Amino acid sequence: MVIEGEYVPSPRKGARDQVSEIERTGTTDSVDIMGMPVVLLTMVGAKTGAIRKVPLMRVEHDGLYAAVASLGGAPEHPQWYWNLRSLPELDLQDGTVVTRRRARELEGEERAAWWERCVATFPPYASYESKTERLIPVFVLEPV
Ligand code: F42
Repeated sequence: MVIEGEYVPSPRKGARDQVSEIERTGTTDSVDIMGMPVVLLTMVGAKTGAIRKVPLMRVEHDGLYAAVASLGGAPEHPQWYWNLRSLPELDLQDGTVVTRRRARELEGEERAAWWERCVATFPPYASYESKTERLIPVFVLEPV
């Protein structure tokens, strides 16, 4: 799959500004949340076909990455969750390195093992979990 099309910036200012800063500097190292590192996902909008750029926390393990659809513990999934469900290929930028990945949603023990890593990496995920009745979706981003 080719990830191309019109880039439509996020209506969320915080995310939009971080994407601009990553693009200006060429590296995700130029941004953080509470001192913790961020990665950038570039994906295709499931309904619009537009390019969507989504900064997320950097959760890495053995060369694999998690994408945590936490949305701060909101009652609904972020919209990018639905993009990855229908079009799972994406580009992942970590630092200056961009790799093509496929997102696979985790279940059961595999999700539980990754969830521990997610909370160890970014402790606020634990409070998001207790704020929402959703089971927060976790994808693993595997090389294509
Ligand atoms: N969000 C998380 O959920 N988890 C994180 O770990 C996380 C970390 C993070 C770190 C830095 C940072 O700056 C932001 C961070 N965020 C994190 C916020 C994240 O970047 C997103 O802004 C947030 O998750 C909301 O995602 P969203 O997809 O719901 O964004 C909305 C506001 C949005 O931008 N919507 C767009 C719009 O125009 O309304 C596009 C929506 C979209 O992709 N639509 C699809 C399409 O076809 O274009 C259709 C989707 C469908 O329903 O099928």
